[in-house]
Amino acid sequence: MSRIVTVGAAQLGPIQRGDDRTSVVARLLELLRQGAAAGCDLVVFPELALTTFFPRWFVEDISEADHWYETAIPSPVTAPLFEEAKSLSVGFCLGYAELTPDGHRFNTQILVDKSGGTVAKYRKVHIPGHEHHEPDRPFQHAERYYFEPSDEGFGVWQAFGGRMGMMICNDRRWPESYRVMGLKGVEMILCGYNTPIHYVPDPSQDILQGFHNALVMQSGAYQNGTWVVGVAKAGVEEGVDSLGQSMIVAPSGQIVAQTLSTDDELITARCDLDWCRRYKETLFDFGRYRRPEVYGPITGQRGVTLD
Ligand code: CDT
Repeated sequence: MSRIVTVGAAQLGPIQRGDDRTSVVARLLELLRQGAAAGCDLVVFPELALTTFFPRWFVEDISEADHWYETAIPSPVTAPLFEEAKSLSVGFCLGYAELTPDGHRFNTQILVDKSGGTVAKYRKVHIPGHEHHEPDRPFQHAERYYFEPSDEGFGVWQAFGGRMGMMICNDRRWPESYRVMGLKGVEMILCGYNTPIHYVPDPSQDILQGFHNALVMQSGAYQNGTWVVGVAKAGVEEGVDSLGQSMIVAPSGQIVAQTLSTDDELITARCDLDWCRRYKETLFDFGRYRRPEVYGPITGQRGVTLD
């Protein structure tokens, strides 16, 4: 089997509150078709790709937000994506809000193969932002109200001829996300994100959003010898400006493709999964060089303890 995966990072421009799922799915289908025409095996869409980033508003009764969540996927409105994937023989990765039959709410991403079948599901582990309404903010980031953190952790799945992993947005800032997948031999990590430029708790970070985005994905790729595909929902959505700069990062840490706009935009790269071995079998030969016996605090404690 080929060790080349041609991947498309399908950045989305803003989705406004009034945009219905049908119009969003039409945009996703257009990007999927562009990906197929460009020879992609796999097209990656952003986090919460079916709706506006609704955690920017708070509602007293969470059931008022139920309409932002998917209770089944595929559903009548999302089925065309799965059908088109099969007809074009191109896989995709899609982020959406999931409401389970027993009432759990997750920020979820699925991986769909070229036959239109779901091969993997990942639920976001690191949930940023706040739990309660903070009326003094210019906009809310109430992800911790709308989503529970998954305890399922980071999986790696054999798909597209390689070992594929997933993470979602804030997960990319935590080295543990990459390393857990690195320890499972990951060769390509798929990551959708929604990153407001304005970081309310510390606006001095606003100008650094692009730098931090690249910093974490490039170091995660390099330190684990893996491809990383980071895909934004970008632009001014309901008055909130969000980072674009979707990128495909090689196991060397080099950016091989990056979006130029904050609109719907597809970038592609021909990814040689065997490039991962150059790092996994040399500098980052985990079996030879890691020292887990002195890393205990990383899993043994959550916050900082001072001696
Ligand atoms: N969606 C998401 O996880 N966004 C966060 C924003 C910063 S925390 C308010 C991120 O890490 O990009």
